[in-house]
Amino acid sequence: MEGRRSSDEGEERGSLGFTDIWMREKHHLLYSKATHHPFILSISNGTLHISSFKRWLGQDYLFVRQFIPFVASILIKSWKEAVDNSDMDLILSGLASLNDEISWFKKEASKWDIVLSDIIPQESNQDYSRFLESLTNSEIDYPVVLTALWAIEVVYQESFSLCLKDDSKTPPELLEACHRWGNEEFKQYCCLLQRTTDRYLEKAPINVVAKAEEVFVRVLENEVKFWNMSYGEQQT
Ligand code: HMH
Repeated sequence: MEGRRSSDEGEERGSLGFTDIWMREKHHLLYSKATHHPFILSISNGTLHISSFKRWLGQDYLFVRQFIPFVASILIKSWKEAVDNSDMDLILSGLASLNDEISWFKKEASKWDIVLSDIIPQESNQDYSRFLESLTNSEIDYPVVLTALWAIEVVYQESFSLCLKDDSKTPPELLEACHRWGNEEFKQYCCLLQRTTDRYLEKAPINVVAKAEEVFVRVLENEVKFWNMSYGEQQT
């Protein structure tokens, strides 16, 4: 018979970790604002103006370029603070897929005649980047930055997976973008990030957990503003 690891027992009992309590209970409303934004809903019902998609594409490319050094800073923290090698492997896999992602943005941009070098970051994008940069500071605790990374990824995963549902009317030319973040493998990556984050939060002092919760909320607020910016004022 297989031995049961004590860390799994909480899950088997069905008790929720910090991250689940935040996303499903305490901050559920804000979480669903970030994951069910009109930008995403209008992709899935086939009504998004292509100008909005193009705006999102250019701005998100710039965002991802800022996101890479942030993830790299977590890789360094995992090297110093992780309890085993699996953390670093996980973060490294995330960094590796960002390499693919940059290539995808370049390819997708040329498909839509977008010149990426001409794109200027809008205010919401700049604010988000500044926030990420503040989290690269070596003083910021590892569980806090893991929380941020997980939250940033899970918002995109959940959002874009809505556009892949059987009853969605996502235009074929937008499916590839939705698949990038809505796919099952990315979902697994987000689940692993969540489990890792919870493991560290469980052992963290209360002030670190409080900071992580605050950062979770800040990520969601930034995500909503990013969608607002991308959506623009087009649809009436
Ligand atoms: C704004 N949030 C934003 N862009 C992304 N590419 C992700 C999250 C996920 O990587």
